[in-house]
Amino acid sequence: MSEKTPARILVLNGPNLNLLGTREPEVYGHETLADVEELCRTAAAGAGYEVEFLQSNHEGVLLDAIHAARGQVAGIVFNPGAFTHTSVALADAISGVQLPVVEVHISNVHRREAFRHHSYISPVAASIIVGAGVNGYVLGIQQLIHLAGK
Ligand code: CA2
Repeated sequence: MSEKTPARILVLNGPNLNLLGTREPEVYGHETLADVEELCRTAAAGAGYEVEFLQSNHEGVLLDAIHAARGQVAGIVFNPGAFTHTSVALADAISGVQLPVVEVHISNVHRREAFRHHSYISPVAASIIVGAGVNGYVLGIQQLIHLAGK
């Protein structure tokens, strides 16, 4: 028996992304996280998808959100923030739930410090979008919807 893919997408944001739009606009742009949420909801709604939007500065909260998403969403658009470069636990959680994850980075991490060039998330991500600004979240949603239709 085949299970129906839920018409719901989780957009997950890691540490310090609540500060978006308040500092470092040359790196992260002028949009706030509320603006990003609105962009995501609009992009998803056009294709009949709802968005669950969460930001946390705590690794455990992000882990719990990934676990809880299993079977509930078509996939996850995930900007893990600095946990990208440190967290084996988040990579393991993604492997464990077997959901497509699109890893998004607002900035082009490969043009920045060397420590930002390695990601623990990329090997377990379905797709990776870097350096597209906050439009990367829209591209991520489009990609997840594309994957869900396969
Ligand atoms: O480019 C991205 O989206 C990052 O995931 C952002 C993380 C950074 O650690 C990654 O290497 C790349 C940092 C998010 C912090 O966001 C701020 C936004 C405004 C002001 C201060 C921090």
